[in-house]
Amino acid sequence: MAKISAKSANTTSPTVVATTYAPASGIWAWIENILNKIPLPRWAIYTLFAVALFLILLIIICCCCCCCKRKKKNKDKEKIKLASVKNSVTTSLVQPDIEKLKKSQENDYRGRLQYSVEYNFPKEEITVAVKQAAALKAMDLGGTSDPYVVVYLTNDTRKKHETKVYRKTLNPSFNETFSFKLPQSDIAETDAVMQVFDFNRFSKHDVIGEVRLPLRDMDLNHVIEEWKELGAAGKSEYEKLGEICFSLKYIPVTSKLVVVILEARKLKRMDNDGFSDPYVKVQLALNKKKWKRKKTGVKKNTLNPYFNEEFTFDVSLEQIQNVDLIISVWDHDKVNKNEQIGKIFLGCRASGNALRHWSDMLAHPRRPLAQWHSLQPAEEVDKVLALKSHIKLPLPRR
Ligand SMILES: [Ca+2]
Ligand SMILES: [Ca+2]
Ligand SMILES: [Ca+2]
Repeated sequence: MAKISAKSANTTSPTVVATTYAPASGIWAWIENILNKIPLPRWAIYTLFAVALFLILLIIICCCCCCCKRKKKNKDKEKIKLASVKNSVTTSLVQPDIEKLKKSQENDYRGRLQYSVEYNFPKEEITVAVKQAAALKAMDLGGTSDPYVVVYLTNDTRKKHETKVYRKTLNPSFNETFSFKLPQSDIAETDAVMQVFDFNRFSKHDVIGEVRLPLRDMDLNHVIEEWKELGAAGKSEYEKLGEICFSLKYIPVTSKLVVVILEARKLKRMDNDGFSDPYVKVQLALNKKKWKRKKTGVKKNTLNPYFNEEFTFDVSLEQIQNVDLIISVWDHDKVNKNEQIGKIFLGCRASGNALRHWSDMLAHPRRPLAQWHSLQPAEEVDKVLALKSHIKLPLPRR
């Protein structure tokens, strides 16, 4: 019953329809009224309206895009933060790095070198043939280089051979052969090095790159001929000077510094017979002035001397803060002036391994502590000794 009455009410009451449409027609009439008041043709008004609507839509779309981008950026930032904290990697973060790396590798491309290496066991002689180079890096303004190759063995850097210089080419054919005496016992410790340089008439020659061949990794029973890409020229002077082992002990109660020079190994060859006659100088400098000096005996014809000599110095607790202990290895020569092989200094002004040894000694009074040190070029050590200022380490307890 209720349903029927509702239906009949909808269909049969024109008054309801009239009342619902009346306000709409009122709005249209009102709009019509306004439009009539505007002193423009109707098409112009419609065009302006359409343009305005279009602009509003455009602004809304732009705003939405900006918001999305900002959200994405924030998400990326979070990703990076998470990655750095957890040390995890995601592909999206790694990819740009790989590209960067590739680019830097392309920039670092130095070219490649063809060579051959042959070892004659009965003669104990190694022959290195520098064949040719290809795609060398251009070092000169014209986009070319003037390459030549320096060949040497790391067991004796005094003997170096060079090829001829080839002007204005990045693909030179050298075809030169060089021989070096090399005892079989030295093979494991020796690298063959071929350094490619760019010749310059009026300035220092530039290193283009090098090939370094650790002979222990090579099968010298056969002739080896191959191409290899040039790497960055390495600094290898330190390892060639040799190493020294000594122990340090400080006794605060008696103000004694005890240095025991134990041994040295792989010292640089300083004499023509392929050996050196090493001895060690132990010096103390106080406030940059030479203070006390002692030295070991000379060990003849050896690159691996054993000394085991003890030296005791009086150094007070106050002085130990300002003292430099300078240990230098020399080659004794009968006729000529003795030659310095290498040097190292310890003390509060030292750095790295040397400083560690010194501070270990101060931290453990009365206990001898032995350590190996690589010898450094004397001029470099002297430069540091003359320039550096003091830093204070905690003093040992008496
Ligand atoms: Ca040049
Ligand atoms: Ca000498
Ligand atoms: Ca000598």
